[in-house]
This record gives sequence, structure tokens and C-alpha cells, in this order.
Amino acid sequence: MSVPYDDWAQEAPAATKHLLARTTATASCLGEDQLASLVAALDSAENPVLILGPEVDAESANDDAVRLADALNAPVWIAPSPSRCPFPTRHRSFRGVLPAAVQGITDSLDGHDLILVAGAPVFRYHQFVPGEYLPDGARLIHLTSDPGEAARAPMGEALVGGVRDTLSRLAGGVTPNRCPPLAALPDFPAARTSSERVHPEELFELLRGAAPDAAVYVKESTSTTGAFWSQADLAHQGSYFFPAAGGLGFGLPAAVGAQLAHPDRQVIGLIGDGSANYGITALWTAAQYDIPVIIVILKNETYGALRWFSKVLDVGETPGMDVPGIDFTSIATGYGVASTAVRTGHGFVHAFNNALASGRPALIEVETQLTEP
Ligand SMILES: Cc1ncc(C[n+]2csc(CCOP(=O)(O)OP(=O)(O)O)c2C)c(N)n1
Ligand SMILES: [Mg+2]
Repeated sequence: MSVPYDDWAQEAPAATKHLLARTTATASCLGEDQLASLVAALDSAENPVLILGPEVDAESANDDAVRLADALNAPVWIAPSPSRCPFPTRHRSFRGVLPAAVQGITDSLDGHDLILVAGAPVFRYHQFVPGEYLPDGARLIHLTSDPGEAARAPMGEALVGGVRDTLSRLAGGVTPNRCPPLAALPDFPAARTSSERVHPEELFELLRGAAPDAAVYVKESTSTTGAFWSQADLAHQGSYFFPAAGGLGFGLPAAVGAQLAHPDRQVIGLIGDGSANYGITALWTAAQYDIPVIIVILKNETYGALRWFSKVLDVGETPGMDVPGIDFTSIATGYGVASTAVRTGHGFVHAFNNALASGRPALIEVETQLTEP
């Protein structure tokens, strides 16, 4: 907000009373007939699947999504390139994050006759893998509160309305499925390790063990998305934030802001060594306002995701990809944030526990193995 010049010093005119008395409310929800046909579609589907997106978490509809998944006894995927986590990742219905590619999505959804997408774009196709947009014979229904997303979708029947309201009414409206419940998820896959540096899977596995309950993760390390989701145990609303359109520079300041907003939850920033430079000044804010966020810098000394992209696009060795020679502990010290550099999993857990116990802002630089997203 910008307040021009001397406005603060002026008396408000009498007509301001109208402004103060204004109200606005959102009243966008499905009509009874629309809901009834949606219930009928779900009830008559042989093998429905739910795809959930960031609006679910933004509207705090996570529990409604669980009730619907339980009633339908249906698998649940997170829509591609998620900026939030809309569903508990250890629930028996959870199947993971859809790949951000046309054919990849179709392959993952093969065999489903009804695809219900709630609170997500249809779809984010970040990676160009042409193919079929939908499995043969599948019907796609798109619930969103964003008319822009409804207009942009290349297929499907869009219904624009409050996502939480719709999920909640659907959960109470569908006929509960009588098949035996889906099998419980297997244990987490064994994290890969590295002899030289810390493998991101190992880092996220250790973090899962060391982080307090209901921790909030703000992530901006682009080459470690697969590693993160393979080890993630996120059970609560508002547990995960990632730059929605991919623009870097959000992560570090957002982690500081999230900690300010959540004094009751530990916020952990998982920030790539490239991305960290885009908003490094947030460390000053954390120090000056004593905001006890823990920032973990994943130091693989390169723009890892771009390296992967240059391989996918077959452009050969590309200049300007690496970011060697940055000492984030010195930078943190300069801004007044306590910091440690580690290069083993054991060292990380020790540093993390110290950071937690300090109750102060802290930065941990971890030398990590380069991986592909
Ligand atoms: C503002 C902005 N500039 C450039 C990019 C392009 N970009 C996408 S991923 C990436 C690499 C980020 O590297 P790092 O933070 O080290 O994470 P890593 O991939 O190594 O895990 C870059 C530069 C972007 N998404 N946003
Ligand atoms: Mg990097």
C-alpha cells in the first residue's frame, strides 16, 4: 500500500461513512441441481479418481477432501507442480503428485472413467511431453473458484464455485462405496544416500524424524521435488508452500513471513543455493525481528533444475549454470543470523536440533548431492 504525500494529515470527508459501512460477501456455490448431477456422476462412476490442487488448502478444505475420498474409497493425486499440499500424504488414498506433462498425466490416470479435479488448474504442463490429454473414455469434471482457470482448461466440464462448499456437500451427498477399503500405504521408500555429500532424500528423511509435529515447509529447491514428496509426511492444512508459478525469490522471505504468521508451528525453509540469492535480505528481517525460522540451504553449487532442463532439451553444456564459491554461513552471520555448515546427515540432525532448541532464527547450509526433479 502506498499513502500519497500528506493524506494521513487530512480529515476524512463526511462521505467516508459509506465506505466504512460497506460489506462484501462471496456467494458462489453450486445450485442443488448442479450438485445432484455431480453426485450422480460420482455414484455411477466405476473407478473415480480425485485430483486436488492448491485452492483446497487455501480454503482449508483438506478435511472435506478426506471425507470425500473416504466416502468414494477413491485414490487421490495432487495436481502437477503443486504450490500447496491439499491432502495428508500418509492417507491410504494418497497416490502422489501428478507429473507436469500431458502424456505423463494420462498414463497416471489410465483406467479411471471419472476424473474429478478440485481447486487446481487443468493442468500445469510444465514439461513438454506431447500425447493424449485424457485416458480413453474418461470424463473430466473441474471444480474451481477461479473463472480464469475454468476458461484456460483445454478440456473438461468446469463448475465455478467455492471448492470447500462443493467438497463438503459432495462428501455428505455421495453414496458411500461398499468395496473393501484401499490398502494402507507401504512404508516410505528407502532414502538414497551419497558417500560424498548429503543426498536430498536422506535430508528429507532425517527432517521428517527431527521436525516437530505440524511443521510448515516453505520450499524453493527446484531439483529436489521428487525427493521431497517421496519422504514427505504432511498431515495438516497449511504445511507446504512452493512458488506457484515457479518464479524464484519467494521462498526465503515467505519462510520468514510464514513463521511470523505461525508462532505456534515451526517453519522450515528448504531453499536452493541459487534461489537463496533472490531474496537473501529476508535474513535481516528474521534477525531484526527475532523470528525463529530455520532456513536450510541445499547447496549443490548449481541451478540444478536448469541443468536437468538443458539435458531434457538436449542443448549440451550450457554456460552460467553453476553457483560455486558461496559461503551462506558468512552471509547469515553478516545479517545477524546464527548459522552452521554441514556435510553429513548426522551433522545436519545435530545442527537442526540446536537450531530448534535455540528458539532463534537459524541457517543451516547442507552440501547436497545434485539430483533431478
Ligand atoms: C525469477 C526466476 N529466475 C529464474 C528462474 C529459472 N530457474 C528455474 S529453476 C532455477 C534453478 C534454481 O536453483 P537452486 O535454487 O539452486 O535449486 P536446485 O534446482 O539446485 O535445487 C532457475 C534459475 C526462475 N524460475 N525464476
Ligand atoms: Mg542449487
